[in-house]
Amino acid sequence: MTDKFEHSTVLERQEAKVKPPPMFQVLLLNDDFTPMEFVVSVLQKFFGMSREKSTQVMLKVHREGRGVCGLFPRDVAATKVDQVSEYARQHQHPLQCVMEEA
Ligand code: TYC
Repeated sequence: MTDKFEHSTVLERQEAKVKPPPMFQVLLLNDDFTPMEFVVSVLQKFFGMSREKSTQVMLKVHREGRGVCGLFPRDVAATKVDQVSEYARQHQHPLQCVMEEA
């Protein structure tokens, strides 16, 4: 087998086999008790959003019941859900954070 043919064989196998990893949306759910300011701080702290963007997303969740915080590979999304859930629990707020395959 020539070097050239070996090289092209490897590339073809990759094109057939490699697909992008499944991606997951991380969402916040609305509730009647968590303070708006706490939700804004969560979006800034865990999702790196500006105060303006955090406020927009918080208000969307407040009005529509749920809103997307970001799109991540499975393990990153699961870590965000755990971190936000634990942070809300520590502050005794019922804020729910969930993930959904996109
Ligand atoms: N609905 C809450 C309130 O009026 C605010 C809120 C927004 C709570 C977003 C949760 O994910 C949430 N204090």
